[in-house]
Amino acid sequence: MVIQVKPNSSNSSKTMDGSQQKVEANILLLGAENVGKSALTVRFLTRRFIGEYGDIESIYNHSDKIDGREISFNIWDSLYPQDGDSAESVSEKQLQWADGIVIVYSICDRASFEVARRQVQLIRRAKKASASAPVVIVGNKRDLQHQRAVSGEEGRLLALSSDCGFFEISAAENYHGVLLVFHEVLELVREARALKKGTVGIKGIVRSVSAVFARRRAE
Ligand SMILES: Nc1nc2c(ncn2[C@@H]2O[C@H](COP(=O)(O)OP(=O)(O)O)[C@@H](O)[C@H]2O)c(=O)[nH]1
Ligand SMILES: [Mg+2]
Repeated sequence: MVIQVKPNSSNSSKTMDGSQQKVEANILLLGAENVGKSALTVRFLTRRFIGEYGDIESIYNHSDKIDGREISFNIWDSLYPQDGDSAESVSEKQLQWADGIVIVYSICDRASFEVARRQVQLIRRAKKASASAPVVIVGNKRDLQHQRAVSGEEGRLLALSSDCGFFEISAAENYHGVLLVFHEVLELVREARALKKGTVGIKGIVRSVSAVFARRRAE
């Protein structure tokens, strides 16, 4: 169940006294079922891994302070549609809502990697109609090395070829990797906004161009 869908916002201006206003970012989690979208969300919100999450779709709000600035995350933990129509797996409503997108697959589930590939393609194709949100691809369940079905190289290559960020993480074992994912997507959202506004400095431009060649891997 989705609680509420507000249009995306981009309030990052300064207040009268010169202090920084709160930044709000709508982050959409996509990916096949059972890959750990809810585990990632709950890990980020509570730092905990609780094991079973059920089939709940919801938008959560989470406030955080990053580099001294108040950040308000709205996180849409989506459900992959069960009707088997992959063309419907990313809706127009979701794309309009999202400032940034995290696409999750499981490194031990090849089919989920193919879902991630299709979803990236859908988003990149939709780009022509409306400005596309930055995307970070996440290979989850890195703790299950013995069941690995998708190599790190394949994940990285998909990200490189589609201009996305990339991480391999384990939501089960590690909070740090999850944190890196959300911080990276926020950074990309802020860069995209600055580019749109034309207020990006040379540093930001260089970073935007080279970002995809210098993706860090989560520990
Ligand atoms: N081993 C392992 N299991 C995980 C990890 N992340 C999620 N899971 C498990 O995978 C199953 C599906 O997770 P869930 O978050 O519900 O997936 P969703 O359908 O994509 O939201 C659950 O049983 C989780 O406990 C992980 O990093 N490692
Ligand atoms: Mg879920």
